[in-house]
Amino acid sequence: MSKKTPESPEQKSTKGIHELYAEDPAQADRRLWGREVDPESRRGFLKRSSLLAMASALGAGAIPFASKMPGGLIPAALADTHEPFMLKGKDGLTVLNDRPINAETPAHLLDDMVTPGSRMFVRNNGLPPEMEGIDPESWTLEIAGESCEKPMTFTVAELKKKFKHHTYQLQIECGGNGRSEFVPSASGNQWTTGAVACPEFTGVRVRDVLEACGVKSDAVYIGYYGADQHLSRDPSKEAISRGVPMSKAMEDESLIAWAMNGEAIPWLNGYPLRLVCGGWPGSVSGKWLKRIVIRNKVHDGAKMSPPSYSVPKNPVAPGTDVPKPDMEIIGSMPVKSIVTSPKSGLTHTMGKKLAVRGHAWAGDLSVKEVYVSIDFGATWQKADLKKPANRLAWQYWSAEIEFPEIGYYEIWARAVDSEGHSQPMVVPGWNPRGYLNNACHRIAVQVA
Ligand SMILES: Nc1nc2c(c(=O)[nH]1)N[C@H]1C(S)=C(S)[C@@H](COP(=O)(O)O)O[C@H]1N2
Ligand SMILES: [Mo]
Repeated sequence: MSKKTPESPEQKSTKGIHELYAEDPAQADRRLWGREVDPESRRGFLKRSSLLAMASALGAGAIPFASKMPGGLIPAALADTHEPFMLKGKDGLTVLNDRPINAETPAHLLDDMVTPGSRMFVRNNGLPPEMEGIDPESWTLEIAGESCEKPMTFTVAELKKKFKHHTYQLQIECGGNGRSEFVPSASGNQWTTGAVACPEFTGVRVRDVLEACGVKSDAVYIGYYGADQHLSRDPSKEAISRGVPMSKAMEDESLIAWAMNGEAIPWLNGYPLRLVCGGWPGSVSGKWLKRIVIRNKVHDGAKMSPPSYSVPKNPVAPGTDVPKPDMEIIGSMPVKSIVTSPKSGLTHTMGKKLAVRGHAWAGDLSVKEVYVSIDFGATWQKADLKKPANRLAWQYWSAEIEFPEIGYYEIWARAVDSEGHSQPMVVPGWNPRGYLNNACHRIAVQVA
């Protein structure tokens, strides 16, 4: 008989994990998920039944490969539920995908001028580092690359001490926001309108840190590396490693941030350190930031080359198979707006004015005008538009609407940027990966 190796309780039992750890549900969560689960979210996807239900939902047996389950993975047995489940630290988000985690914010929950952490969308390409394993005290950021004169490594405390702090409200929108509206459909997360947010970030300027490390004259690009893992857990692969041209990296508003809305950055949004380059596809704003490289060529990290975050150089017919050399990397995002109040589907009393409001943004540019229409774009009424809190923040707009008679209406909002480009009323240029849909947002109103 072979010598027995020590067993963990779940290896020798046929009971479910939460049954075994009935005294200590948090320990059960660590075994099951690799981390603790917010009791609210557990309740959410367990249809309000007891903890034992989780074990029975998983078949009541052991999980032989529990130690290999990626942290944050929702077991398929539980992910199948039709009950919405919640993400730790998030409130009311729609989960599109659980592996990796991707969740968007319904438009009416983006009503705040400054997006709270609980309402910021989540776009993960890989597996985030375990929250328990992150020590902000020992976290380091390395600056290197062939166009860096003196590569250096900083702790977060050193970044805070050595460089001037800056706070900006910065708009981040996933390049694929609105993808669900393309026909034929494009593969990828089927975002509707909620992969956008505009929180306030505090950190140091990328420029100040890079200059302290010496930028060689041949520098053309920066690239970031984060602490998340590739979905395959293959350490030689990056989940994502993108970047921006030097001109964008050196802007005043490009930050290496440790705070969001005056607090630590939420775990799923990049705690404890992230890059923020507002106005460009969200994918350039690296989360769980560990390293920035100064490059003498366009950064060649994961998801940097076509077809990722790239669109055809010239318009193509929907469904066209576009060769990679005919595509270019997306830079500044196009002008766009959302209606955040009222919530779509409202019944409004005839004879009363309806207050509508929302936000508008325009990549590196600013928004010049916002218009609303209640007749499917035949006529437009100018909305009141506020200046942004700073460059690259979204702008607040509002309008009062009167309806001529009872019945069904749609309110459409349309923004125009500082160079005169307007949002299109219908879905713009189809592209293979479904990026840059900036069509007008619309909500439904019944007037009775
Ligand atoms: N390290 C790392 N950074 C990342 C990502 C990622 O998966 N890993 N996703 C990118 C993408 S595609 C987007 S749209 C934004 C989303 O930021 P959020 O999840 O904080 O909303 O983060 C970007 N930064
Ligand atoms: Mo993204």
